[in-house]
Amino acid sequence: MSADLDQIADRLDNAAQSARATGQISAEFPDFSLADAYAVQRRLIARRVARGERVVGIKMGFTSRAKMAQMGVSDLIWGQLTDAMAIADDGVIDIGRFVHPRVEPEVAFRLKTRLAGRVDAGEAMAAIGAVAPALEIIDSRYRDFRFALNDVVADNSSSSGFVVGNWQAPGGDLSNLGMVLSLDGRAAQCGSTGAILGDPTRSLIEAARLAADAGLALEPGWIILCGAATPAEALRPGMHVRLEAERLGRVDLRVALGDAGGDGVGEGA
Ligand code: OOG
Ligand code: MG
Repeated sequence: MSADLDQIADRLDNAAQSARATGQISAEFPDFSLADAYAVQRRLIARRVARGERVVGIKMGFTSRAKMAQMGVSDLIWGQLTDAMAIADDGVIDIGRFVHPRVEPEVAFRLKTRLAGRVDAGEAMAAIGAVAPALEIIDSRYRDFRFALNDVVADNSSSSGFVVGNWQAPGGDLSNLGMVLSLDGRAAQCGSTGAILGDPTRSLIEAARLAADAGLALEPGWIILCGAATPAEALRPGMHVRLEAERLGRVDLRVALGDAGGDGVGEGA
């Protein structure tokens, strides 16, 4: 039987809203294709927009080897960010509304001009209005945080929240800035912006290309999350997360005491 894309979008949307994990789509429907997966992603975003959310940018996934190795997936993917996913710098989140959230260190760009289709490095650089250190909260809606490529794409590439630090004027080399992700004051992951396709600017070029394949342009004001430089870390109640990025500064996130995620904590990252 082939997959009903509306039904799959409902299932993933319900999983996200109720913080209850669901089974992998690819396991049930072997012919579920990558094109089907992006079609489900579009439906998921349409449901969010119908509820009043606004698309504010794009997240890139699997732009680093560290992430590909952690998740066993080896292709670039992307998803869409909405205003409801934004969390203030040093904001507090309640992880009871997620299934099994993880956090990862990223670089964010804010665009000042439109980027459509295939662009070169110069065009990409010229479109960047500001750059900032960022944390992404990913929360797979699949049980045990396990998925195949098409599953994660259908699930809006695990996107569920993002925190952006201070925006600053672009300029300077971004190809090898140290990044330290600390949990409760202890360094948990160390990496470099160079882990992100060699330079996060390349992730912006790829974002423009992939979005164009789906008929979208990257719009002025949009935020592009370039993808994590290191493996992700599981969030736990009461945790304080800080990313310090060389030259870009810091960004913080706090997890409220109280409920663990809907799938319970205790799964390894
Ligand atoms: C998929 C999303 C990957 C990144 O930064 O590489 C991603 C996942 O790991 O669940 O956001
Ligand atoms: Mg990410």
